[in-house]
Amino acid sequence: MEKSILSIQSHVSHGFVGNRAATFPLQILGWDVDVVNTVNFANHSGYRRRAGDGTKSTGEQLEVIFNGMNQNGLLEPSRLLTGYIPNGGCGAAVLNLARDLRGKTENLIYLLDPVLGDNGALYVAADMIPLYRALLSTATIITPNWFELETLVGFQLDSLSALRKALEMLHTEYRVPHVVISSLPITKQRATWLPTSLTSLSKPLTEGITWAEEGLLCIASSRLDSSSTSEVYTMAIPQIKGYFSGVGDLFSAMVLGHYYPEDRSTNPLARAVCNAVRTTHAILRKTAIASARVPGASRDGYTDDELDAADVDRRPRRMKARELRLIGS
Ligand code: PXL
Repeated sequence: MEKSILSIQSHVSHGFVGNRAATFPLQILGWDVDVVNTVNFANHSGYRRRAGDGTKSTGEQLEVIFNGMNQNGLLEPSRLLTGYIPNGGCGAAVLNLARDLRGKTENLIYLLDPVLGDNGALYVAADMIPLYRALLSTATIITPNWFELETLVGFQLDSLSALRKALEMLHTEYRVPHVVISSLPITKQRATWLPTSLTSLSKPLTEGITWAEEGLLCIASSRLDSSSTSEVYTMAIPQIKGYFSGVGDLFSAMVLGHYYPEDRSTNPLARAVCNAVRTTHAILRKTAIASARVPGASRDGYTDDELDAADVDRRPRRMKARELRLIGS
């Protein structure tokens, strides 16, 4: 089997987000990764970003790269991975490419991370919302967070029935075979959504949680054709507190890198998600422990936001201490 991935997302000179968080871990898993950068920044937005410290691609610039690769016969990946796309111009170029690859590559596996924002804040141009909706029908797997899922389906996910409706809409209307909802904070109400097989373990996965959002749910739903029912898997993950960047990008890359649909010994999506959670959690744990040892970077009972507001000048040093320990891991 040819193990080649075309990855289209951010580049930063320092730090690990976007392609800088995805490429090396995928290479370690044996994937040959071709890289196209949607932005070229000095650093990610966890640091202070200043006007002029980098550029965003335009749709035309992405097309120049895609055409150049194509003319030399280099645009034949078996898999496609897309992350941060800054604006609708780039989004349209990626949509054209995804449709072309879907047309010419039998069994193309496309993991679309619909990066829109988090915690209620949008960090792409608003014209990316309709473009992501158009891209959905070209995707094999999508990995939205809670906010991105609400934005895509257009309603709030405040109950288990709303969540079911959202998954149904993505599988049936948008024809997405595999949906992974990454990192949904567990609240007391959402804990009742856990399957009874998980909550009735001799030591429930929610034991010790004080309902201050100390755990995360990850949900993986597969539906292979529109007439069948879905297989839905839920995982509860202990939350590592603190502000880290690139975690979602690493997770999505690992879901794609561990996804082997031809191995049906277990549900292929659930297996990929378990492996991705395990790797991401281990790297984050190592990162949190290492960052706490950096002088001046520890939180000492303050939140990162409180510290940053009180001491703006030391924010870059604190952020640097919290970069994912990809190499050391
Ligand atoms: O998804 C993380 C990410 C991607 N790209 C850029 C970012 C960040 C997070 O800060 O700044 C440019």
